[in-house]
Amino acid sequence: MKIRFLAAAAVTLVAASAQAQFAKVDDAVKYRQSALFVMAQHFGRVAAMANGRVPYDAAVATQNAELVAEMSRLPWQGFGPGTDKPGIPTRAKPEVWTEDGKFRAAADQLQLETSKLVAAAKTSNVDNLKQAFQATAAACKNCHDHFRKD
Ligand code: ASC
Repeated sequence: MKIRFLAAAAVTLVAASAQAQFAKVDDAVKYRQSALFVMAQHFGRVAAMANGRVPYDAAVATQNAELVAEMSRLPWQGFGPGTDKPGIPTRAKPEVWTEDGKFRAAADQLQLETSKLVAAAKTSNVDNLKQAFQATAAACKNCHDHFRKD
């Protein structure tokens, strides 16, 4: 009886902590998807310069890299406890919640690489930008390979 009560209390606490930041689970999902979408838009602009599709401009590269770095801090709070509710349209694999430590490590790695991307963008050396771009893209891919369905 007591254990049951404690288990119920724990579930309530988890639900409460997920709701501390977001009014609804759907809001958490929308938040993380939006942050990832905006990050991808700005990363795409850096990619265009790193790949030589548009001329390298250090100021524009820096502005976009800074947004990528800023956005890379955001999505993870949208994956909190209870945000794996069945029925929600998501490409997130269950491993996001069952391998929390590994997921956090992947998120930390991305943030490390995006901070290096900002530093590289500022150097006015396109080779530095290319190298940091590739390392950042590898961090994106590593997380997608393990934690995204497609
Ligand atoms: C992008 C983008 C991603 C990553 C990933 C890197 O530009 O939108 O999700 O790069 O494709 O492998």
